[in-house]
Amino acid sequence: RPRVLSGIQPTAGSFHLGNYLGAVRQWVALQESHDAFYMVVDLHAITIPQDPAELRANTRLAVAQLLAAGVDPERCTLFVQSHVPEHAQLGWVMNCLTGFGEASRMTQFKDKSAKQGADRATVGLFTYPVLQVADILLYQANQVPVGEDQRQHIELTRDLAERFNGRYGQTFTVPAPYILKETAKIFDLQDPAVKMSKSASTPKGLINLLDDPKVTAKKVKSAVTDTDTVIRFDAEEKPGVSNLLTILSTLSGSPVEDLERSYEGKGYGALKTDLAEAMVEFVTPFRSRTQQYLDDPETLDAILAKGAEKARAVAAETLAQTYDRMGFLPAK
Ligand code: AQP
Repeated sequence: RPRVLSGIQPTAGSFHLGNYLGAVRQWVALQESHDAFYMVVDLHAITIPQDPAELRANTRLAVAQLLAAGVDPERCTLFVQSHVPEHAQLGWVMNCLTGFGEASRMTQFKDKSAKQGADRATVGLFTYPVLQVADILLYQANQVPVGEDQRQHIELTRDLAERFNGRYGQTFTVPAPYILKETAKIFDLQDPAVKMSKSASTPKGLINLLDDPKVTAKKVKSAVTDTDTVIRFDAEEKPGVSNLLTILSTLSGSPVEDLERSYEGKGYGALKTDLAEAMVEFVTPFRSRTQQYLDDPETLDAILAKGAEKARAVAAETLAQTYDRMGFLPAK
């Protein structure tokens, strides 16, 4: 079975709809056909300051949400990044293989550091894509299911894998991004020109899966559309309506063309009402399942202990091989 690896940050508390449709939904599907490794990336979370108690709670909350979304520890390896020390170890090796200019070209760093003020951004935030390279290469992943915003980081991963293999001999699988065109980028409900994002979106533009369903329905109903009246998918001319169609299509399983046909002659209100209903139907059981997992921290911790053990077995082998290839003296 081909291998997949992906991660999600435990920073915001609730996952948002972009995280779910862009990434987590694919994780659930891929665990059926792939040897899947999924993790909560707490080492990435600390690239911006975190309150320790909040980080701990949010890490458990992220795991609970993954389980609630259908990630199944019997079908995949589910773990927390800091439980596998090899991530930080291979991360250092990859730092020493990355050009400073190369790292400087990562657009996500430019965006995020601009927001924080360049002087306040940490070196960790700067090298976070390099740690991500290590995350992926440790597991010899063939594919990485992510949203469009991560494409550049997967390119960097490919470059570094090839560089290492070229310099020290075949060691790493060169991975490919797994990005579904339809849901690669879910847009902000209030500003459909930009991606839905926990740090950049306004509360009204961001659908948090753990929001009260009534709040979610309200946000859908006040989504920005356009002054036209026709319900048709056109990402350029009608980004707001197209975003709503994408979301409804994915949640309902109806192709966009079928939706377009069924809304012929109907107004935006009808589309929003149906989408609000579909969202409420999705988030209501998601919230209660998340709560059930949170109420049973022992089971949750047992799942993570088993996941870390499985992950370490693979990661340790890759790291040992990497150290050996680079000429580190073996510890006796
Ligand atoms: N709007 C989105 N559309 C599709 N996919 C998305 N992802 C994030 N936003 C969208 C995907 O979600 C996965 C997990 O993301 P993360 O935990 O690494 O968080 P992030 O990318 O930092 O998420 P945000 O909300 O975009 O955070 P900020 O605002 O801090 O940048 C990834 O696979 C990502 O592609």
